[in-house]
Amino acid sequence: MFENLKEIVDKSNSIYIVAHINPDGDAIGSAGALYFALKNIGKDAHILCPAHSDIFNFLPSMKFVEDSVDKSEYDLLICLDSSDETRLAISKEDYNKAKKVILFDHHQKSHLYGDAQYIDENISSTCEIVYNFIKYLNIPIDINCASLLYTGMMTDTGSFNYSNTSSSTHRIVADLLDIGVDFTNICKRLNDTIKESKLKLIEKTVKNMEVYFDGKLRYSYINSQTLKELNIDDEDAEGMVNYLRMVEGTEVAAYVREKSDGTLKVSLRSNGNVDVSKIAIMFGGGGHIRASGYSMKEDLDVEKKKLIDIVGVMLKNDTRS
Ligand SMILES: [Mn+2]
Repeated sequence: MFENLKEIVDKSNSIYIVAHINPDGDAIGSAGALYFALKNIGKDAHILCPAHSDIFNFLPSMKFVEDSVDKSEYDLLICLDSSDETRLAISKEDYNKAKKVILFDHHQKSHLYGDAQYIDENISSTCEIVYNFIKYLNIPIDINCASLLYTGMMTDTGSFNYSNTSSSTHRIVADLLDIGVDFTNICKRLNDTIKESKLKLIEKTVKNMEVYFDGKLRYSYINSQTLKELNIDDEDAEGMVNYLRMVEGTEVAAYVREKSDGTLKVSLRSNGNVDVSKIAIMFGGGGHIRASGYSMKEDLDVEKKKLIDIVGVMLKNDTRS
């Protein structure tokens, strides 16, 4: 399982850790936790995280993050929580400076990358995998590491609400609380605090909402101009799709956001009867049964119609709904 990954880590000294762009709690948490664990055994560890929402700034790893690799080569790149190497928060040039590349992830994949991988689609979060790996390496988990692991496990399970939460998730969390994680502070900051601009973004999202198939599909769109006016950057613009999904009777929620560079990012959520990872993979993205995403390749009207048609077919094929 972890054997060959451990061997690669053991042989490496200079190690960069990277997760996906627009990092969520699991990306930030797993990268930070591994950073502290590897530092604690004397490795020359670094975290790459060129852009992130400032809501994560209170976490203990954030003051150590770097934008790029300042070496001509390094032993190992550890990739986390990213179904696709093009979505890693690292330039191609810096990626190619690594002598070895390994990956830990829990997304359904259309293809693999790196020299060795550990992928478990049935596990709650990359943080849960990283916890198991740190235990396997026999590295003691300190409070910084524990807080970061908790952050990823809590955020990726929707505060332990989603079906990816298992008894082992709770057992690990119990261990993390014994180490002293201040979970009320983490939950208050990440679940129960929003900026006023975010409230205004919710308003716009609701205003732009379109409803299809008797309310089974809810769709909304935000353009980059609106995000600019509200002073919301790409990293802070996430999460709107969850409000659409929460509405009674919704099977699939789709939220399209125009990024500052003009690309159209689609977030899909399902209440469980439709596998939205299949839709995302069809369009070149990836994800989980209940949460997935991709980037639109053509213009919005064309791509939106394709999306609505496919959701319509999947809703028809779903005998449970
Ligand atoms: Mn994750």
